[in-house]
Amino acid sequence: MKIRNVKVIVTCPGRNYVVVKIETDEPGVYGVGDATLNGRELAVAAALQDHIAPLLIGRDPDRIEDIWQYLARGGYWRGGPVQMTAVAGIDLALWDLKGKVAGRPVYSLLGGRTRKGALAYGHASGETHEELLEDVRRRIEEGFRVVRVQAAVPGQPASYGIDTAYGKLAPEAGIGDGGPLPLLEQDWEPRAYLRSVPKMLEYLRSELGDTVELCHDVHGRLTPGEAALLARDVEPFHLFFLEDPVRPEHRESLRLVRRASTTPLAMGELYTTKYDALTPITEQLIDYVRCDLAHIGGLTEARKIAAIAEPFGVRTAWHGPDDIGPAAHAANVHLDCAISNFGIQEYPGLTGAVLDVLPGAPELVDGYLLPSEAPGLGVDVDEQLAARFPYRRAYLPTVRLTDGSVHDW
Ligand code: KDG
Ligand code: MG
Repeated sequence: MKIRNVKVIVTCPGRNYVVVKIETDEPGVYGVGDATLNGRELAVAAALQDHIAPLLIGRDPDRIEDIWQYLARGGYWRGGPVQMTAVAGIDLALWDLKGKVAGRPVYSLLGGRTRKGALAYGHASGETHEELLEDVRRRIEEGFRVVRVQAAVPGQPASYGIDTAYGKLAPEAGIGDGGPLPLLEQDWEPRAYLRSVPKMLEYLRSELGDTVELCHDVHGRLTPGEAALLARDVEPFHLFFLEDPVRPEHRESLRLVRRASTTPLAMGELYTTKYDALTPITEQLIDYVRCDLAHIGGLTEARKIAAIAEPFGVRTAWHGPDDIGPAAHAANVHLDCAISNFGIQEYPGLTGAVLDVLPGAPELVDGYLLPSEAPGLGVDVDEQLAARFPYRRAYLPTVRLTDGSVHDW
């Protein structure tokens, strides 16, 4: 079998997705992957179309590891989110294809099933603690046993993870149809945030007791010293994990956070190679490694990271936001259900037209995500429908401190 064509489909059924479809010389035999990089979708599409696809025509799609090495190392330039998202799109499509050819779901090719399903966590947020509590209760009703909680810091529109700061505002303020984009730049103040998080958790624990596990995402907005302070201050509330307490470039600074507290730490959604994850894993500076399969070169790199993490007692919590496509979510769950050191799977729940354009997202049953039993990843792309939802220019918001200087979003 040979690769005949690599199609790159950019579509916006609610938000932008980049889909890779690898077609072979056998009629009707193809694989589907996800190469979505939020806010930089067209850069990845160009990397795929102009540079990568021409290299793949005529190659044997069975040789996933060799193709991965060829694309990720062979071209000399390596790493970075654009390139590794492009490689991920190819890698996921090749695994899907391999499964289809073998007539087996991908988890079976990865070693076979290790668990009934992947324990999932959903997102809850609120402008106020009361709103947040209501949202947590909604997630519990949906079946989630673990919930990520984010509350607005009073007076700060840029609090991370709050609908008004991102989900609701972004479509109006950040997506354009060709005209000039209104700016989505918001003020934020770390000290007020540091004071607010323990209060939020204290309130939730007083209302919910220990009926649900809680996570919180700092989103890399703190200095190492501030992160150490927060990890210590939230210790009494027994988080499932505190996510991205520092930025990814502060790998060694995780030592400072670790020394300050026993709060479980999770990092990795901005890593783009296994090397980024090495020090945090081998020094046991984190409890959960949460790389994004769509940004780290796909299943091929992620399963190596899981294997590196296993003897160090580090478990996985692969990134699963709504800005990666169903093929990446499906790949997460196939891997979750085939490794021994799985921890938890982020799943925001995909809804709306995306499920028709890109069918096959994993199913959530009683708080667990189930991998598809269909051959491959169990996903597909409806190309005609995708064409009815053309790309819309969109950016992530930008955060500034109250003095006007740029801060990390
Ligand atoms: O594109 C950025 C998002 O993927 C990110 O903000 C989501 O931090 C995130 C998470 O943990 O899901
Ligand atoms: Mg995150």
